[in-house]
Amino acid sequence: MVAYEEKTLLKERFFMNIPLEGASVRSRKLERFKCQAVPAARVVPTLAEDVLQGFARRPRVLPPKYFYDALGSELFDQICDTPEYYPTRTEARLLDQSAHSIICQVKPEHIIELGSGTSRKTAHLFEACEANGLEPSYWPFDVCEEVLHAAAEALLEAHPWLSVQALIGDYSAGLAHLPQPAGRRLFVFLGGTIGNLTPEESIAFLSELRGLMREGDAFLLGADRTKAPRLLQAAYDDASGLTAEFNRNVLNVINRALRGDFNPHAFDHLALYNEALQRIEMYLVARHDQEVHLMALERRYGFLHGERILTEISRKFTAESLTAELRAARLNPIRHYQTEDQYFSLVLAQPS
Ligand code: SAH
Ligand code: AVI
Repeated sequence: MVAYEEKTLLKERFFMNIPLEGASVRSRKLERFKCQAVPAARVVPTLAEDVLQGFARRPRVLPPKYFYDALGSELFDQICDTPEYYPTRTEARLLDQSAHSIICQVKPEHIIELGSGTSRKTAHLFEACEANGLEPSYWPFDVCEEVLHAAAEALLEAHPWLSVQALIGDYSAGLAHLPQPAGRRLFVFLGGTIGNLTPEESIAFLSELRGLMREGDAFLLGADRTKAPRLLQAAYDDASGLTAEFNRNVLNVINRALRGDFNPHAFDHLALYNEALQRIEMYLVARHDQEVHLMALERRYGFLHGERILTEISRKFTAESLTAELRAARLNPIRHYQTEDQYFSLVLAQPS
């Protein structure tokens, strides 16, 4: 993890690069932006350990957090605009419709967003705050530093009152070291990212979050719903091939981190809907027999033609399964917003 001082320098360098902007505008933005690393609260496997453990299993498996280097975050953002990937525009519409109600119920002094990415949809919450005379500070928490910087730049421009306290870290390493600002907090977890966790991981994560919450705090969860398998499969296999590129990019991440020689194009992208487990499974499938050398691990891995690596699960919920998962973490749903087509849900919950 990079030290805080270094992050501050990176932050300043980032803002120095903004072209055609007066020094005073830049320094006012800089005053409203802070960035810090959130130290891990427990030991989590390194990328090398995840690869060693994940490649010892069958099928081989990789944690989805490694998708999100700078290119992966950029590709995800482009996926969000594909015609097939309905979750982003559906959730954005739902947020637009429900933001006023959410903000009036919670009246947050801080909005803390987990896995915030570009924060594009969160803008609906800020607009509702503005309309209701509230000026909460914003704490986006993400594993990808580049996306946090890009998001902050856009948000500071769009909302001159907003202060952004970016948090770089891995939520799978625990939430105990998240800063704890005083005042009512709205925790936000959007995009259906909860579905990228197994049920066990999700309940552990939600319980940990629940443990941080004080009276008056609330949690807003965005989750994708079950629907016709052909719609789900298309959303994870867009015709323009962006999801395939996003999927293969994890092999570039491994190559860089472990001095590997994966040829990403020697793997096909595959997205299947597993009806029994109500989840999309995303795989990389070896196009032919091959051997891959990961120099940093001093290991060679053989892949047979057709052999799969499971790179992501994306669970889909019914209203009941979503509520049950929150309740299992002692979170009490107080409002459930859903689109008419029931494609997506936003649930507002409080500690029970
Ligand atoms: N919430 C945004 C982004 C979703 S993409 C939206 O709804 O569009 C998932 C985001 O979670 C990415 O920005 C990724 O970098 C982040 N992420 C994934 N795993 C993470 C982890 N373990 N810790 C912190 N952030 C993580
Ligand atoms: C971030 N997460 C909710 C996305 C999803 O839909 O599961 C990641 C993604 N994978 C492929 N397309 C999008």
